[in-house]
Amino acid sequence: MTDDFSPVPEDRFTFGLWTIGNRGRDPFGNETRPLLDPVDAVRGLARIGAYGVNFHDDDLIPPGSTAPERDGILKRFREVLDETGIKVPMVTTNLFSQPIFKSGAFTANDPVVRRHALRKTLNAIDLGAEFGAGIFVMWGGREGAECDAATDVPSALDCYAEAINACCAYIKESGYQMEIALEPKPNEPRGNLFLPTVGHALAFIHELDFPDMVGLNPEFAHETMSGLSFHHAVAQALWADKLFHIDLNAQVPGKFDQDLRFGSEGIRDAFYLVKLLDDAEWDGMRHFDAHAYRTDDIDGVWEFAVGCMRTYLVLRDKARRFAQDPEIQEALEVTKVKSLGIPTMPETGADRFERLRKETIDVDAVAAVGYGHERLDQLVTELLMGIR
Ligand code: GLT
Ligand code: MN
Ligand code: MN
Repeated sequence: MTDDFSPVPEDRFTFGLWTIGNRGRDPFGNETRPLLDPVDAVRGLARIGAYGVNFHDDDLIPPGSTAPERDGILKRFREVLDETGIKVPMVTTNLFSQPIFKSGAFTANDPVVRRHALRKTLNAIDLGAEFGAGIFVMWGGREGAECDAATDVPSALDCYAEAINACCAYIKESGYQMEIALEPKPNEPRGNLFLPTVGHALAFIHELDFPDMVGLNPEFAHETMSGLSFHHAVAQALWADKLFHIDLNAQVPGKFDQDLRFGSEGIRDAFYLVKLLDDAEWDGMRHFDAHAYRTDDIDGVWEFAVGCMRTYLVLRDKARRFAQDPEIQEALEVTKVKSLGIPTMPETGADRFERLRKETIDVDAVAAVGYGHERLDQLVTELLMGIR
């Protein structure tokens, strides 16, 4: 079926090999789906209209592969990319699955572990450069603690910064065109993770040696797990010019990291997010870091992937209707939202504070004004329910 909501590569939708390749394993149950060959994953993505594929080093090259095995994998992968036109905009490294990282990677107490993590990351950066990736995501899945007595958070953050500084220096010295995107998460798999939210990560970036090279990869589920609004987090990242990449999915607050199909929960936050990106004409990749329910087989996986993209496009259409709907526009006037563009202190001159002080207003009259949020919010609800 082809309709107005059928994805095309120009929409810049991407998926990780680990997302469509997710086999349905959870802490209580084994895999429910067979292995998906990365070559089949790429062919499937091309068929459904995606733009690109992203991967961890270990997703593509299983740990323990010999040099000839590695060469063979890379050759097949390169061939299927050429055949389909699928791009590799982002790569990352897995610093969380192997037992050596059980107590952290860049922030492990043992420098032997930290140096091993850094070597693995430098190799993954090379791999990304080989496939033309412009973004290197860093999700510190094991950077954190359960036993707080066994860590020292300020020193661990020093180690975190040292590793990222080294990666930036390596990228520069290698002449690669690549930026780093940090992915915050509050907890899971560690009891508490370092850089738990977008706000923490934004502050951390300013302590780095090359802050211009480092931005964010916020994830819908991760901010939602913290009870925060994803749309607000992304808006602040955009405001700070730090939205380098994005992980789209869905999540119910208060639950484990669900990584659900985009829009399947939290539809209002998803709508405001899509509207934000569309209004800002943000040209980054719309990456879905989610997976199909473990109840489903491979057909369900492709339904899931198409569903993520279709929901995004439907919400983008809703955002554009929002801008054209006369009643919504009239209700917006009542909110005075456009007045946010008026500076609070427009005056210049040495007497500007004095002039501000002298201005008199009728405080009670201003306080008595209603801003019409109930009407506007209901109009948005009806837009989302499909009757506008
Ligand atoms: C893992 C995690 C994600 C990260 C990926 C990148 S891996 O699936 O749950 O949030 O984005 O390392
Ligand atoms: Mn997640
Ligand atoms: Mn993610």
